[in-house]
Amino acid sequence: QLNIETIYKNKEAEHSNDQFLNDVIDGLQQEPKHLQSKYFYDKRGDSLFQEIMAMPEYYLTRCEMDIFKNKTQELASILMENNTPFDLIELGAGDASKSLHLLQFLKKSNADFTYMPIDISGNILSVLDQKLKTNIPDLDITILEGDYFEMLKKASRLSSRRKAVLFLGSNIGNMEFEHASDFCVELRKNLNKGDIVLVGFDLKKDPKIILNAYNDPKGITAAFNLNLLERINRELQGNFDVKQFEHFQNYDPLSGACRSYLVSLENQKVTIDSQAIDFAKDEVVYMEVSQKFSTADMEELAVSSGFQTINTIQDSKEWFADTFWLA
Ligand code: AVI
Repeated sequence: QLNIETIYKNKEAEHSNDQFLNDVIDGLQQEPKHLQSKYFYDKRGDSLFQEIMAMPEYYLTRCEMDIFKNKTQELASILMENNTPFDLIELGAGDASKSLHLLQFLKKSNADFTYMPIDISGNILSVLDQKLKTNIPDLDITILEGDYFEMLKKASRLSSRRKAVLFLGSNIGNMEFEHASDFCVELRKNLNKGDIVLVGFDLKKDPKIILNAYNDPKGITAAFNLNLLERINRELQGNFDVKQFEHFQNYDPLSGACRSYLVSLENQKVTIDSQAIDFAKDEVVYMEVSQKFSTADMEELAVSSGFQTINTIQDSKEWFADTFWLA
C-alpha cells in the first residue's frame, strides 16, 4: 500500500477530445502541415515509446539511466540540501524508470519528500502507480494527471514546501527552441527562489548516431509516428489510409534539430470529423523535433529564463547531460 496516494486530474481532461480535434484540424490547415507530437502518447503510443526506449539505437534512455544508476548519490545530495522537506515533482514522468533509482536512494537516505509525478497520459500513470507500489511501498505520492503548468499550480496549492522539479529524458528537446525558452520562463514563474530544477538534455554528437536513434531499421519509430494518424482515425473519426504515408527523418548538425515527417505517397483526400483535408503527393506533415544541445545552448536557455546553473552531471559516454538549475 502506498503511504499517501491521491490522484488529481485537471478539468481540461474532460474537454481533451475537442482540443485534440481543434489542434489536428488547425495543424493540418497550416502550411507546412503539422501535427503536435504531444498527441503521440495514447495507449498504443505509450507502448511503442517503451519499445523505442529498448531499441539498441535509442541511446538516450540508457545514457540517462547510467546517470541515475551510477551517480545517484551526487543527484540526491543536491536535492536533499539542508535536509529540509521538499516536493519532488516530475514533469512527464512516464513510467519513471530512471527516477525510480533516485526515489529508492532518497527513501533509504530518510529524505522527507513527496513524489508528485505529472503526466498527460493517465494510462502511463497507472503503470507508474503499480510499479511504485511494488518497488517503494512506503513512498508518499501524489499523482497529477494533466497539463504541466496547471498541475504545477495545483502542486503549489497542495503544498508550500520547497520544490525540486525533474524534467528528464530530453523532453525539452521536443519543443522548438523559442518554445523551450518560453517554457523555462513559465517554469521559473511557477517556482520560488531557492527551488531547483533538474533538466535532461541530449547533447550534440556524431550526427550518424543521432539520426540512427530516430531511423531504426525495424521501423518502430515510423510506427510511432504513423500511430498518430491511426489515433486520429480511432478517436476523431478520421479515414487516413496509413499505408499511403511514409516516415522521413532528418538531422541538421548545425542547428541540432532532428525532425520527423510523414510524407504523403500520393494525392489524397482525408476526412476527419467530416472536414476534408487534401494532401499532395510528396507533401510532408511535420511531426516532431528532437532538439540536441551543446553546453552553450543549455547555458543560454538557463540564463534567458532566469535560472542559474549549479551543477551538470553527464553519463560515462558524455552523450547526455542532467543539469541542475537554481531558481
Ligand atoms: C520523448 N522524447 C524525448 C523522445 C525524443 O527522443 O525526442 C520522443 C521520440 N520520438 C522519436 N523517438 C523518440
